[in-house]
Amino acid sequence: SNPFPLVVNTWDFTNATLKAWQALSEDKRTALDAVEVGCMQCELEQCDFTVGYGGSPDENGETTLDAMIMDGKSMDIGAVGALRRIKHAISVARYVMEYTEHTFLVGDQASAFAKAMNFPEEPLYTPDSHAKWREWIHFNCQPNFWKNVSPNPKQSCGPYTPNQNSLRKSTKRGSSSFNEMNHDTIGMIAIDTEGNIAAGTSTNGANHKIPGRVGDSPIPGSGAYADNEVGAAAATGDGDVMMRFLPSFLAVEEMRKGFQPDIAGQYAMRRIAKFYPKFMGGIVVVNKDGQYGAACHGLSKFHYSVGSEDLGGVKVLTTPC
Ligand code: SD4
Repeated sequence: SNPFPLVVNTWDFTNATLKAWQALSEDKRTALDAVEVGCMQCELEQCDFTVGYGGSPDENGETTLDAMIMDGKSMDIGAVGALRRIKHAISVARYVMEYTEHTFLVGDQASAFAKAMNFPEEPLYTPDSHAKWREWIHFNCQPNFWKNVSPNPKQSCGPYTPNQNSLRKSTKRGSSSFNEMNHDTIGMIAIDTEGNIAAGTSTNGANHKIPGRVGDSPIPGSGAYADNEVGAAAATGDGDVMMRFLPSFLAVEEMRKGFQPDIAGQYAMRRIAKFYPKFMGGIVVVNKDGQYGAACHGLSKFHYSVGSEDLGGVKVLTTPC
């Protein structure tokens, strides 16, 4: 049967998958639209508190957002990093792609651009994110606040000095605060009925990051990559490590050589694991013929979601790591 349309995204974010799937199959919208509405759904429902507002507060208690979208037909990309006070990062990324000559805007200036494009400015913190931040500060940054509780030696707190920075680095390598309870960037790949491929990501990044930290998710080739001639990939996990290897680009290039999606994904994971055996991450990979697969490292298993006619709609699949 016809493999298109098709949606594949990281984790079991099935409402997002469904939104994208309906956009493609019922409304006959483009792959780009599907990726945007799919990621928007996660931004709205705060998927696992790791996408959208009110999650992963930085050391100042602020949630900031990273997102990107890529059009595999034109190779156009729009991305935002450390976006402040704007909820729909994926849509701002799309505006960067469609209304500017640029590819990547960051921080307050990205917010200023979003405001100029009529996105509402609103706080991204919630009572929940504020409570998480306070708890973290109390446990890790004011060790005397709770008697008998020793601070987590893995996490230091600002202000940073050169010494503290080197301490943080030596304890971080591939074993940062990511685990199976604290994962979950949405990375989505869509192929529309025309065979056009798009990919995108949206996340609030890592917990307790130094303000200004941008992860792998908005970085072209790292968080996601799409090329109509070959296929696409999207990654999730410990971005500080993963971004050093551009795993999504790597997986697409492996498929260009002729490898199947799952093999291409495994190769991308192995390249990272060679240097960082303890890193945690996963990747979803789709080729232009609509074959798909996933690979992961450092988790017991990796859930991902697929919307296709063959599956009769949206299903969650699992790959062992
Ligand atoms: C980041 N890759 O900012 C994101 C977070 C994530 O699973 O995907 N966690 O590093």
